[in-house]
Amino acid sequence: MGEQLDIVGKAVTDLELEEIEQLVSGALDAGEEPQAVLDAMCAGMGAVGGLFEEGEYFLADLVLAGEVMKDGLKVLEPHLEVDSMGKKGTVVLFTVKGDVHDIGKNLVGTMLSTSGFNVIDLGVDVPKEKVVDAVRDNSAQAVGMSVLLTSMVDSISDVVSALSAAGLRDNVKIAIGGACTTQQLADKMGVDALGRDAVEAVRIFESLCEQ
Ligand code: B12
Repeated sequence: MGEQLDIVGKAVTDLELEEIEQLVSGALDAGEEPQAVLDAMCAGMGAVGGLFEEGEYFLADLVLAGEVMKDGLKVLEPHLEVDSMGKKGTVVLFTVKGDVHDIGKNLVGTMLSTSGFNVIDLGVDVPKEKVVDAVRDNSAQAVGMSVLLTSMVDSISDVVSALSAAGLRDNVKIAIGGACTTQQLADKMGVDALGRDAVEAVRIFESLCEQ
């Protein structure tokens, strides 16, 4: 990793909210690829998760880390290559009911948009009715659910059932992702795919939307 990338990744890990926009601009000005800057930010965020689990960081630090990621992405997003926007299909993306984690979802949304998908981001803590409406109103090909809390996994099957009841399940492919998801859970909940990171998310939706 280049020096500028190390600095950006470390700024995320060190929660440098005041500095992040300038550092991301600096890395881009120094000629770093926007995708490499995004990867560095993700690596920095991964380290934040580790520090939380080790008891070094607390909830307030995680909230701040989310703000740092958002501010950095604001600078970065216009530079990420946009590949024939919206041509690959429409994905309705959200974090499930009861869950407010959105850093991973936002990264998935950014990667999908810059890879040519039309992304309808419904936000966090989203009720199933809102998903059904969004799929219908936008004739979406796919649904992406982010789930980090084990206590909220039933929200996944609630959405699947609501889409079935609305007669839409056969028309959409569904993928899940987030810290608490496993292939076993995906099978149990009746979804079509599981994604471990934002890069894999792009590959999965490309394959799902082709089918
Ligand atoms: C940051 C964070 C928070 C922040 C969230 C800020 C925000 N704006 O999102 C705050 C402080 C708000 C928070 C709150 C809570 N949190 Co929290 N949080 C985390 C933490 C440390 C990191 C999550 C994160 O952002 N990771 C970085 C991103 C980039 O990774 P990611 O989310 O996994 O996303 C990637 C992939 O999973 C994938 N992906 C994600 N979504 C999708 C969707 C699709 C379709 C696909 C294909 C792929 C995909 O791609 C992403 C990008 O690469 C995790 C620990 C962890 N290891 O995950 C705990 C964690 C998720 N939290 C946890 C808990 C318990 C809570 C609280 C209940 C704490 C409390 N006592 O209040 C509350 C819950 C609030 C609520 N109702 O949701 C637990 C969950 C345990 C469990 N299994 O249920 C964890 C695992 C921590 C722990 N080890 O205890 N949290």
